[in-house]
Amino acid sequence: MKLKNIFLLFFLYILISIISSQPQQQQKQQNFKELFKPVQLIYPDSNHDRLIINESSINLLNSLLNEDRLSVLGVVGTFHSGKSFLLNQLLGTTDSFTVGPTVHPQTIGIWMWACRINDERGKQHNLLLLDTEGFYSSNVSETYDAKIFAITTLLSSHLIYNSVKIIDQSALEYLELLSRRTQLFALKSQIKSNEINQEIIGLNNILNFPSLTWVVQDFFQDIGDETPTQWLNNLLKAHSRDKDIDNSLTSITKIFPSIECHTLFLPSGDRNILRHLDKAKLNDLNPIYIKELNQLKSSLFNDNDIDNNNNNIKSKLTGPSISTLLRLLVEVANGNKFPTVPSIWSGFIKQQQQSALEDSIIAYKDKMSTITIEESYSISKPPLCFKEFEKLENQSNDYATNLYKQLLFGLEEAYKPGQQKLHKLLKENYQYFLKENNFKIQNYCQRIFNEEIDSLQSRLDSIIIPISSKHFNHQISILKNEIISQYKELTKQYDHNENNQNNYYQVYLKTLEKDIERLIDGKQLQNKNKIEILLTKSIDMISERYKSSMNQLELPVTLEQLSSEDKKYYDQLLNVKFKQITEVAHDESYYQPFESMAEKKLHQLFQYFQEINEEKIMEKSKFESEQSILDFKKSVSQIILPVEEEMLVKSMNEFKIRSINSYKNRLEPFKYSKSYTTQLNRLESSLERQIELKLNENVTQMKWIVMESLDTVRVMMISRTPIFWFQHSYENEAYREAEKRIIDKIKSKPLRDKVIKQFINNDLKEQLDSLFKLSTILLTLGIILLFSILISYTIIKK
Ligand SMILES: Nc1nc2c(ncn2[C@@H]2O[C@H](COP(=O)(O)OP(=O)(O)OP(=O)(O)O)[C@@H](O)[C@H]2O)c(=O)[nH]1
Ligand SMILES: [Mg+2]
Repeated sequence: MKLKNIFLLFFLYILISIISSQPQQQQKQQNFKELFKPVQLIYPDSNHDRLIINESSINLLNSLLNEDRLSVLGVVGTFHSGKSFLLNQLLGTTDSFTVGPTVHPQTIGIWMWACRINDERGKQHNLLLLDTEGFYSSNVSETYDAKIFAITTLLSSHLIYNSVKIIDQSALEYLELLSRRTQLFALKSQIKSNEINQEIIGLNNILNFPSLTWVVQDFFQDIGDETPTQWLNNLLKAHSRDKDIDNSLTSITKIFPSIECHTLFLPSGDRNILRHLDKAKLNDLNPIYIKELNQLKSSLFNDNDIDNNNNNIKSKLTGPSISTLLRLLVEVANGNKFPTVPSIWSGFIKQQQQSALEDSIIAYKDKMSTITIEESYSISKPPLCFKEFEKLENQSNDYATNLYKQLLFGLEEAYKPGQQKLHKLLKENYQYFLKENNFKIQNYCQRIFNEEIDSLQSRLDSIIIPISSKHFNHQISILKNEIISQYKELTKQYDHNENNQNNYYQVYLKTLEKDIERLIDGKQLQNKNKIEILLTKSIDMISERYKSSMNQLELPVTLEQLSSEDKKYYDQLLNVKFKQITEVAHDESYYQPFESMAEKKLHQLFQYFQEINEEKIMEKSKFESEQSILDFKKSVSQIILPVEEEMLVKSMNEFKIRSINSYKNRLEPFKYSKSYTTQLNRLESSLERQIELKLNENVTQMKWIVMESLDTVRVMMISRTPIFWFQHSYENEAYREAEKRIIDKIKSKPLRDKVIKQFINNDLKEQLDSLFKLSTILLTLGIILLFSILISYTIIKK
């Protein structure tokens, strides 16, 4: 019975195989035209780490410029899982891509093959097939596998993930991990493309994930009524539950826009055929395999429509665009920051968080870097004001926060705990940039302050002094306003109330105001000094002019003339000239004292000239006076003595009057001068003396005439000497005797008296002295004695 059943089952299997192989046998081969043969597009470096682009392949791609856009079908999976053979089979060949007969990896790097095919509906597709190096080959790092996966995935418009026999947990986990790394890689590529500003139209769209078809080869497991896709979906759900992944986390189902699964039976039961499938004929292949292969092809080329997949997620690209994208992806993949796969998930999370934090902070710093660029500020480009700074900071903060979010998209375990760190780092950086910006603001305000001070200084220098205070103050007030307004205009944006401590606008404004006052005070003082020098020099100048003008006068002049000259020059020099020169100082408070000083100086000079003039008048008066005396003497000498005294006096008075009048006439202009009066008095007294002398001389002359008579009297008086006790009586006796004898000879009594008197005093002098000197002494002694006796008597009596 058992044998019968086995036989029956074998018979059924043969029958089904024949029936199912029938349509495939009859199926037409896909028509395709090879655009270029399979070539290696990317190969690894000697360390099997970095990726190198094969430039000749790029040229081939670029040569497809005029072709329609290409649909890219990539295949990835573990090494030696039949990827190359599968791609060959999809186009109905067996040996286009090299199929490896040994246990060693065959396909290295990424290979490509371009064909134009017609599908069952006759629609034409330009197809670029990407055959890749398998995962897990020995001496190859996980990161290298991830790079191959990421580049192939992002280049492909449809991706085949190839595995053998079964889909287990580790395969799911590995695909998930590779996909997440590819997500991060795509984001970095996006950022890089922005940095280098590469023009790949719609890069956002291009860097989306392609639709995924998971192909399980050599599959002979029973999956019941489920389709392979349902089976895979159930596996994925179970996997999510097992991993206790948060709903928000991105699983493979969320990463890929659509996922299908296809299984393929063993291509052949013959080991040799299996070993060298590249040499197998169609008849060598298992009909079930061929059937399932056809279903896969139909799904890829018809249902999924690799040209324009259901979700329209990815755009098709031209050959040159694919080259550009490839260069970008390889550059990013070769960069230091390719997302690595840690052996432990938590490590991976930590690493991603750290990397995201670093990238976010770098991006933040990059955005804020305008603040720290050396000499980035100038008048045309001043530092940011507080509001602008805050705006830039907010934008940079938002950018960094968003970038952080994007970088950790789907990695909630990394995202949330790292947020705090991010905020702390952003805050620290904010403080740093705030300080830097404040420093720039301080430098800027200081620079504007210095420029304004320099400008003020040069404009102050250009004010020509001396200048009147009124004009000076007017100019200064305009200048001051201009300087302060200019400073405010250039720096007002930095006046903020938020942070008074760092309000450099106010700090330098106050310093500017103080310095302006200081510089203006200095200039004011300079101006005052100049005005005072001007006033002093003006006084000296008018004094000199006054002197030289007055020196022109021929002295002596009359007092009126001198005064009038003084008045003339005083008016000219003080009231006109001085006022003209010192006009600038008229309104100054100290002008009056200087004007008084000038008046005083001219007054002193006038006094000086008055004195000189007086001296000259004195000289002249003296001269004239002496001249008059001489004239008088001359006239008087002509009178022959003796004459009657009345006549003599009369004549001499006439001469005197004539001389005095002559003096007065000659000095008439100077009659009000002191010297004139002094000399006149001197003249008069001198003339009086001359008259006196002449009169005495006349008396003497007269005495000689009567001398004989007088001699008689002298002899007589000598003889009578003993009878005279007193001189007075002696003299009286002599007078009477003399008068008796000369009365007839000298008629004029006064003259006679003078002659007798002269006779007594001169001719009788010796006698008188000898006679009355002793008697006078004795008389005196007698009187003293008498008085003494009287006093003694009186005392005794008492
Ligand atoms: N059992 C089995 N063997 C296969 C299948 N496809 C290919 N082979 C054989 O597996 C070996 C490797 O095939 P390849 O197509 O080169 O596989 P690959 O994944 O491209 O290999 P690498 O390029 O080395 O990663 C060859 O000996 C093939 O004959 C298959 O579906 N089932
Ligand atoms: Mg291969």
